[in-house]
Formats: sequence, C-alpha cells, structure tokens
Amino acid sequence: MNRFASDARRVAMMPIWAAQLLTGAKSFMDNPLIGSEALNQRGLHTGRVALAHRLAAFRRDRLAGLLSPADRATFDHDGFIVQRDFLPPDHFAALLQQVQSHRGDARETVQGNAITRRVALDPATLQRLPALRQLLDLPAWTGPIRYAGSFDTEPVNYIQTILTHSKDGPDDPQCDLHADTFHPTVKAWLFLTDVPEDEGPFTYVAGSHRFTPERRAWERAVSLGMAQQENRLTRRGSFRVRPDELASIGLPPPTKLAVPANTLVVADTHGFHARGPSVRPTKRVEIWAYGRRNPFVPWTGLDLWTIPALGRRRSPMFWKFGDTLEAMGIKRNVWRPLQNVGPFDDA
Ligand SMILES: O=C(O)CCC(=O)C(=O)O
Ligand SMILES: [Fe+2]
Repeated sequence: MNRFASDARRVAMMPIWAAQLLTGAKSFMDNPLIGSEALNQRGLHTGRVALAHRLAAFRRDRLAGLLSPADRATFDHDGFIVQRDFLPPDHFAALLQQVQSHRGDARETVQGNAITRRVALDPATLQRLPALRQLLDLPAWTGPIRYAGSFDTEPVNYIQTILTHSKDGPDDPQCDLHADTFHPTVKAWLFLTDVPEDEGPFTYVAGSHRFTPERRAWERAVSLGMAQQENRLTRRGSFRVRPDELASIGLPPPTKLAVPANTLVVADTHGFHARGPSVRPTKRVEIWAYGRRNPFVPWTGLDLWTIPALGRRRSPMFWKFGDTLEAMGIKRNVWRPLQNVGPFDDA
C-alpha cells in the first residue's frame, strides 16, 4: 500500500477500532488503539481489564443461584471447580457409548504437534446423541458454566478430541501457560477419557483469575512491552506468562488436573492455564464448552444465541463462513473438514 492509501485506510478504520475498545477485541497487532503504547501508558489496557472484571463480578452476583454455595466459593477462590463422578454411572455409560459409536462430520485444526478435532453439536447431531443432549440441558452442567462465564447464555458446545504428538511440528502452543483473553471468560470439560498427569492434563494456576494489584502491574508491563514481544499469541492478546514469573505476581505453581473420566472441570480461562505436557502420543476426548460475549455489557441475558435453534447451529455456521472466506481467497480456514470420522478415531 502506498502512503496515501495506508493513511486513508487508517482514517476510515479509526471509528471501527475505537468502537472495538468496548468489545472483546484483544489483538495488539490488529487494532492500533489496543496496541498503542501511548494509550497503554495512560492505562488503556489495564483500564479495560479492570472494567471487565467489575462488570463480570456484577453479573456473577446475579447468577449466584445457578450453582451450590460450596462450588461458588471454590470457584471464586480458585478460578476453577473440579467435580469427579459428575454424571450418574448409567448416564455416563450411555454418553460414552453413544460418543464412541458416533461417526459423522467433524473439523480438525493443527497447533504445533497437536491435532484438535471438533464435532459440532447442532440439533441434527444431538438427535443422534440423546445422552449428550440430556447433559447439555442439565442444570448441574449449565449452572456452573453460566456462572463462571458470567452470562446466562448457552455456551458453544462440541465433542472435542486432543491428539498430542501426532504431527511433525513445533511444541503445542497450548502447553505454554496463558490467559485466553483480557477479561473473565469460561471453558468447561467433561472428560470421557482418563487424563493421567503425564498425558496432557488441563493445568491451572489457582487464584490467577483475580485482578490483584500484582496482576495489574504485570498486565501493564506486558501491554507496554509489545514492541519487543516475541510471542505472536501474546501480541494477539492471549498473554503468555513464564512459570518463573508467577511468584512475583503473588501466585502459586500450576495445578495439574490429572482426573478420571466423568470429571467436570469449569474454569475462568482469563486465569493462567495450559495443557500440561504429554510424554507420549495421547488421545483426550471430552465434551467441551466455551462461552464468550462482549465483556462490557452489564446485563446477563439478551443474547440471540440463547435461542436454541440459532445457538446450536452457531459452530457449523462459523465453519461454513470460514470456508466462504477461503473460497473468496481472503483467508485460509484453519478448521479443515472431515467426513465419517469419530471422536475416538486415531489421528
Ligand atoms: O486443552 C487444554 O488442556 C487447555 C487448552 C487451552 O488452553 C484452552 O482450551 O484454552
Ligand atoms: Fe487457553
């Protein structure tokens, strides 16, 4: 682009970049306001984090009835909850059997040497997986997820398979401790396989979901160091943290959640977390949910995606949209389609 065209683009984009400051937009590379050292010097980044935390706390207060007081206390303290033997044995056995025998469309993406496979849970697929459809409507599943996500809305749900060491490639980037984004947000896993400690367990730094003065100082330092920042994912707003920094942020070492099948984990992935390393090629299969909305709205509902007919078609719609962008030559869709595949299939 010549100088004039690039100046014209900046002028045209400015209102959009400014409006994005009041959304979940997080990339320091794609939005020059978010990435502006001068603005972050004046507290733009830490201000967004602080405001998002205050609003999430305000929304969570109103959703407190969705989980037990004990789970709420644990979540508020640690940033995650773990529930072993989550489903009654009969329900879990039926769920496992239905997922094991399921075959159909899926998508896969490769990150480092790991493959992530996802089966979207649209109404037609759920029709074939009644035990899963039943799970997604259980208050014991929806309650903690909605509380942690701070919105009374349907998360995006998948059957997810993680196949570690299944590609030649660099290390899996999910194995570096990180915050997914700058604001409180939720992910949940109901593991269908046992997850041993050395086979890529979900790992979480207890208490790292809180916005303490130490965390504020760290967020500020990272936001001001982007010019020298080598990690691309940090520059995109998913800050990586080194294990040797945790103590200075007032945080304990990470906890590896080595858990048996039928364990539910719900976590605020604004807290620091990672996929633990695996010492051998492994296959982890889970029912996986994540919820993310504009962190700056004060209300907990009013979400179009909560209408089941829409919400449960969201993932295939996004994937198809990605295919369309690719067909137009705009951007490669990293989610590659597969047919007649099962969640428990090997790489
Ligand atoms: O798969 C895991 O254990 C964690 C991956 C992760 O960082 C994420 O899903 O945000
Ligand atoms: Fe993550």
